[in-house]
Amino acid sequence: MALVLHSGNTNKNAFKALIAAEYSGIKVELVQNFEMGVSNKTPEFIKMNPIGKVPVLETPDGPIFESNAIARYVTRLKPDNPLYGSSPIEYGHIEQWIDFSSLEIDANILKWYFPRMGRAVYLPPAEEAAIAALKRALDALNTHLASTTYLVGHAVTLADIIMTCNLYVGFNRVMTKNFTSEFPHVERYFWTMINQPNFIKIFGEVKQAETVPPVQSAKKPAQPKEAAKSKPKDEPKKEAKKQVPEPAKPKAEAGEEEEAPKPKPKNPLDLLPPSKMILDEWKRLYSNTKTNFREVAIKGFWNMYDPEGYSLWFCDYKYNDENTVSFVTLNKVSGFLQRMDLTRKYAFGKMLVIGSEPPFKVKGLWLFRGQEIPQFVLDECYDMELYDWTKVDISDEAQKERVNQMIEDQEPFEGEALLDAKCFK
Ligand SMILES: N[C@@H](CCC(=O)N[C@@H](CS)C(=O)NCC(=O)O)C(=O)O
Repeated sequence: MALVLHSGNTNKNAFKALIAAEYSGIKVELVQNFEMGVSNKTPEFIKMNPIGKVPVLETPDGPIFESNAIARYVTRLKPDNPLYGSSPIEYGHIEQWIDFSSLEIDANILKWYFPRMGRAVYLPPAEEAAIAALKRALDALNTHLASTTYLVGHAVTLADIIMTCNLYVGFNRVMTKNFTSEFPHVERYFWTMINQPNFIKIFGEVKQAETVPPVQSAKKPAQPKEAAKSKPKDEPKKEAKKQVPEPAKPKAEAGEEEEAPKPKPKNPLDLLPPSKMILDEWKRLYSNTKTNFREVAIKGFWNMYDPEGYSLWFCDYKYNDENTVSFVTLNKVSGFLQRMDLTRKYAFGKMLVIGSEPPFKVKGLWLFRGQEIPQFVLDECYDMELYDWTKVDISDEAQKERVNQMIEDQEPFEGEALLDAKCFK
């Protein structure tokens, strides 16, 4: 029988247990018809948690409150659960990162976010102190993650689940790309975790905050109901579990005035002199060539290629040592290609995951409109800085041949088997 979790369906504190449950094969279900501010104030609820906060887990042996405790309980239900590590030092490190993520990361994110939402008093020096403390914590986390994929050991643990849930509020609400780019290993870690299948099931699609929300005007007090005030624009997609009424849009939540839409500036790449190379024609040729690939597609590519209107780039992942798990490496590359969606009109790419055993190497070839890697791609896609980029010198036959081999997924590639080849088109 499923354990019942009392919470709304957008609460990152409840997500900790739900994700741990997914990893552990334990059934946990959100209670039906939960209404924040109502359901958690009934005498029955107060008996389960005297402070009247969510989440609370009902178990056959009685209720548990505090989200970290609930996630630990769910994890311990599976004997020898790898989420808990496998030695005393691993248990210690997992607890260390759980506490760090709660006390150094989550607490400071909330001290930044809540006052802006009108859920606590807004004082500029207090905000400044919270941001400084958060940066100090993220800097330490970034240093740790420079040489490791997970917080502890070589697989996801409960520490990663709790850390990612806590980072989520930061990334989703206040920590813009401009803010997080100072911490590239934290960025890579967060997006890698959030794209793991068991996280996607609970979070759905996650987007990074584009702006720090303005301080909520004092005229409009915060609404009392969690459902009405805390649902993000990119609300997790969990249709089956949807139990709260549709929320007001975040705009209403923040009490912002609607701004007149500004005309979208033209992409500078659209202002380049026209090129004889039609990218879509190349993409069609690539997709439709099923046989004789060298003769048809590769030859066709060089016939179409316009070295003035386009440039070719090799990329080489900087942290191949971290690619110790095949599916995590493949997910990382798939995530990169998803995030490159914004460049579809201006680029074509091939990404190879190389090697028959770990650590796997990730190398790629990209065709970009223009002579440089487009600035908007560098600005918008955080993965770009995880690779070394080298412009292809097409007067060098060896480099041209390497381009051909990458387009063709030639195997062996540079003497090694291919684990996978992915195409961006
Ligand atoms: N430390 C608690 C935090 C719980 C918490 O703050 N819950 C909020 C929603 S995220 C709540 O229930 N607020 C209602 C209230 O304050 O009455 C945990 O991790 O479970």
